[in-house]
Amino acid sequence: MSREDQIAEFEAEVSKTKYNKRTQHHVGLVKAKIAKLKREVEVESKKGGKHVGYSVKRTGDATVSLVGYPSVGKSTLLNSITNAESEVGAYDFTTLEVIPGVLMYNGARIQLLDIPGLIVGAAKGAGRGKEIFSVVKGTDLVIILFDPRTVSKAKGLLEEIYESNIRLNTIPPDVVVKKRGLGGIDLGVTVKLTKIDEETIKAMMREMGFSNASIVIRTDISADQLLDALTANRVYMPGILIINKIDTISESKRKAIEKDINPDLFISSDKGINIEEVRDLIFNKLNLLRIYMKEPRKEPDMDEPMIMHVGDTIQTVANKVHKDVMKYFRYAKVWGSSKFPGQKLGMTYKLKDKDIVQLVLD
Ligand SMILES: Nc1nc2c(ncn2[C@@H]2O[C@H](COP(=O)(O)OP(=O)(O)OP(=O)(O)O)[C@@H](O)[C@H]2O)c(=O)[nH]1
Ligand SMILES: [Mg+2]
Repeated sequence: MSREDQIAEFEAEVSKTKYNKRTQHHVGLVKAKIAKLKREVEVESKKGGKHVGYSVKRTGDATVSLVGYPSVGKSTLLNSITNAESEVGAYDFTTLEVIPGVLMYNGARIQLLDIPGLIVGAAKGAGRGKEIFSVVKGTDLVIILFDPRTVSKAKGLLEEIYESNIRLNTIPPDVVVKKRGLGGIDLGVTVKLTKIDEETIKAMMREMGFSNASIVIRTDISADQLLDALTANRVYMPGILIINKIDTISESKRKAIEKDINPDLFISSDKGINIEEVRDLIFNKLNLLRIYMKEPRKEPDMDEPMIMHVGDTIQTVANKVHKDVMKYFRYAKVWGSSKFPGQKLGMTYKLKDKDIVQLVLD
């Protein structure tokens, strides 16, 4: 039996089995077997080296990918929010290459990639699906666009994304694993585990080749999350779900879609409905910050922010200003998120959107 057939057989078994306390050990083991086989398939296909990926150069402050089934209006959306002119057609597979465009918003230069339409089976490689998902993984945010006519296949596409090892809008589980030479499995758990028991964790680890390892778990993980932690190739990224062509559906159909998949936005890229909201959502989901630099006794330039990322500190900003600034750094004065205007703060202070910063140097 080929690996693919074995995977299919195990997957059928998992979907047939009700998950409960009595079956969790067995299901966990089968899932680990599937993960192991998939890893082997992946290694094999990389060896073959027959995938010629799309090559796109990243530019700007952040990169966003635009995916969906054919003809949902990806290119129309790209054209309406960026400077790009990607071909639009009333037939499937109009776009055959990755087409970049640039969206200028809130002072940020955001690169958007229009991507060829995905088809069912993409995660397994159908229709250059593997290359498409590898482009997506290299971006900072993915927009998943649907057409009301194909919205019934929405969950299928989300599953393909999951299958491609992309984890949307999810915080990685706090699990630290270290392989070691001897000594079996050393399991440390700091929370109450409600979805998986310790014996199952150990059995799954052995199956995945972690017979000698230490593991510390600080999240109430599921079996799938354990597999994510044991497999290094998961990509955690934000995603936005948008329904296009809202001009073609009734209010009741809209409500039904809302209930079914709860998208972030309904738009019409053709008729220009809710387009400003798309720009806004992109900016917010990218976790970008606008930082305005101020010089002593001068007003800050509010037209030209420095674009930083959530979590960036005064040190990150200083390094962006000049690579040697930290040598002369004394403190920074911050207006905005600080306790009072112009508060003196050190280099580890985490900045917020629209903060004004003055660096005080020796
Ligand atoms: N009614 C309506 N039609 C739209 C809208 N957006 C796009 N279209 C039409 O849908 C068709 C497909 O649009 P494209 O932008 O080429 O779709 P795509 O997703 O890029 O398609 P592929 O590149 O083939 O995957 C075209 O005929 C567009 O004019 C919309 O908001 N409303
Ligand atoms: Mg297109």
